Order: sequence, then C-alpha cells, then structure tokens
Amino acid sequence: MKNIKMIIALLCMLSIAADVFAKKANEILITDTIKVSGNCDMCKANIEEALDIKGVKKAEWNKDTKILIVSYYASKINNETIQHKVADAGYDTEKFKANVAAYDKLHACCKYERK
Ligand SMILES: [Cu+2]
Repeated sequence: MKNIKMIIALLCMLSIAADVFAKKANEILITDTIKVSGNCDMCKANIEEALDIKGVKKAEWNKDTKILIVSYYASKINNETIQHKVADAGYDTEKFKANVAAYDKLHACCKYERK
C-alpha cells in the first residue's frame, strides 16, 4: 500500500515536470524587424542594451540599414513594449518617438536627425 502511494506520488510529480517542460517547448518565439533611427556603433550598443531585458532572446541593430531584428517570447513581451524600451533609450522607432530627455543625453555622434 505504501509503495502504491509512493508510485502515485512519483507519477504526479513526473506529470507536473512534463507539464512545465511542455510549456517551455510551446513558448512562441517571434522575430520582428523594426526600423530604428540611429547613427553609429554607440547607438547599436545603446539600442541592444536597452533590449537586454526579460523576454527578449536576441536583438541586433544594423547601423547601415537602421533595421533592428529582435527575437522575443510572445508570452513575456510584445513588439509595442520593445519599441517603447528603444524609444525610452532615446531612439525613434516606427511607432514611438524617442524620449526627449533621453535623446538630449545621447552622445553628440549619436544625435541622429529627427524627422
Ligand atoms: Cu551613435
């Protein structure tokens, strides 16, 4: 009897572990491309650092194309929040204008032309 209870308990734990595992595997990874204003390698570092946050798996900005390629988990973050984070760091995105105070604080070489 004791053994049966133990086995049942063990099976329960296993099924919980399997559930957690399944949820992890089911996480939807989205990759978006977003146009972000900027000039140089320092901008690249700033933009990518602003996206060093929970839910973002990878962020890469290209200074020549001004395109940010960002991969993120749909359950943790969304495109809009990501663009907000970039705008908060002082860079215009497709959707949001940069935070003015943050823009003013950018290094002289990073002060891209604002439309
Ligand atoms: Cu720069």
